[in-house]
Amino acid sequence: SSLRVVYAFAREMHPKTSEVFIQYGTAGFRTKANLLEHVVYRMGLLAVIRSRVKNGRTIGIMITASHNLEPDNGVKLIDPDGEMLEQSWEEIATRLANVSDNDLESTTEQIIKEVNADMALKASVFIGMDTRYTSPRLAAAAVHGVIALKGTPKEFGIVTTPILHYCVRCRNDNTYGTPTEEGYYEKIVGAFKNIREKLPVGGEYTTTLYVDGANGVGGKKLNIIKKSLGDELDLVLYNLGGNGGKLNLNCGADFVKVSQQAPVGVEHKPWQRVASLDGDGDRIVYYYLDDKEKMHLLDGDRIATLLASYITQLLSACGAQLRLGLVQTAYANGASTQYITQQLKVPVTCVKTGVKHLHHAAQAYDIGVYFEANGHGTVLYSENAKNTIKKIAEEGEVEQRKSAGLLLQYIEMTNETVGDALSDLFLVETALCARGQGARQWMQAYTDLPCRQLKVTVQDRNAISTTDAERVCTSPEGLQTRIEELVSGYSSGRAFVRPSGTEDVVRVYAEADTQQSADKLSAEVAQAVF
Ligand code: NG1
Ligand code: ZN
Repeated sequence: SSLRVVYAFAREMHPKTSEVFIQYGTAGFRTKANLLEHVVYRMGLLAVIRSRVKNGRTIGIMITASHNLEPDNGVKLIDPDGEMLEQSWEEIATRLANVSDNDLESTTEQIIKEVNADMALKASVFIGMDTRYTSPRLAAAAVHGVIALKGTPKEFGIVTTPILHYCVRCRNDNTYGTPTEEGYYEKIVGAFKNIREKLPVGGEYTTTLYVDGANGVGGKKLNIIKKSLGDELDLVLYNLGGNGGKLNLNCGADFVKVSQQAPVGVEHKPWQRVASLDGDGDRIVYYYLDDKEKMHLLDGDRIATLLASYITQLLSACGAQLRLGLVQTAYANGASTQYITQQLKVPVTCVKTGVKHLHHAAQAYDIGVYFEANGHGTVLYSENAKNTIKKIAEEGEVEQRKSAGLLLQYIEMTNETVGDALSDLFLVETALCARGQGARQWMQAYTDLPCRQLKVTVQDRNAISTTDAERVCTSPEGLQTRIEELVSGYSSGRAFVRPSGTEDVVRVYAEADTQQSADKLSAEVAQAVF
């Protein structure tokens, strides 16, 4: 084949050096960085094929391992609408990543046939990376892969994962915005400033926000944004990657959520709200320390309830009849689910872990708010919802027009392609400001049930299967009965186990009426798994 030289190049430049099987999971491929070069090269090939299957529309490749520590890295593909790679292609990606160098040529040809790609079409691939020191080398491998199949790569350098998703979407749909980092700032920050002009600061809300940047890319981008913000929001940034701060090490959204501890590297002041981002800027949680230095966490569930209730308030003020719903996973705190359904009277869907599942379920509503408890989430608006709100903004009564106008800016500020820490930060700050609330008032909506998450290392994590959005365990036999027995010994007890999609571990989750009980229940369930 005319492509023979391509595969010879691959063997030489990006050889497969490891026999370890690697799988395209919920977060793409993720493992030790030194095992990934051939995988990323091959994803360059696959992105070109995918672009051609999509008629030449742009595909994205993001190099990141998100909240993992520095030695890891990863790669994931972004589909033309800025969404995660279509599920049926995950198996194709896995196949291509694992073939030997000798079989790379025939497997690629086979995939091209299978997916019916017209290799004469143009192909466009956007490539971004996080701040890991292994990322530039991997991004170069992706570029080589794209060029090998005569696609056109465009490198975005160091960007947050959501900025790349946004750029891919814009490149394929110019009504969404300008496909550049600057275009992203103009859209999101521009909408924030427009809203703030109309919303007076009052009540308990203060404009100072501390941020834990996880020593990753999100903080760096906020540092750029900070300069364009006036007195609407005073960002005080920590963990920007200097001063020997290590990526995600004892800091960042995942550390704060899972350990329920404040991150290192942040100077705390009692009651001051802090936003903690993850390493690639797609997750955010808030917290504050009280005057006894006890931490109070405002996680993804809490953000979801704030956004859902603020949007509901705007909807009723503009008299729009739209169906708003919320999507969670089994990790959502039971107290949040109860508050949402019983107080806010908003319907809740529970789905399997993994953003793609949440995203799809959210599309079933006119307005779908989705969040994982760990702080990954966003809001989706249907065309019908957007048109309805637009119409009210143009033709409604004075007060209705005002609220609809605000809501349109709120939509503009939302990154609808994927959960986005920066966009979410502005959504939260706007909702708090509009309600005159500080973090303490926000916290008063409901009280979280104490919970604990554990990891257990087992021989074969896939021996565990689950059903009912991962809340019930179907194998190994007897495990579910045992879990139920254990749970029945606690008041407000709930527990489940599932194999992780990103690490070789089984995750255990438990909640109960006291922290001591939640800790004990999780330990007992972990024992039952082992
Ligand atoms: P796994 O490792 O499958 O639990 C974790 C998160 C997911 C999701 C992915 C992708 C938890 C319990 N799990 O998945 O929610 O964010 O990583 O990054 O937080
Ligand atoms: Zn992330």
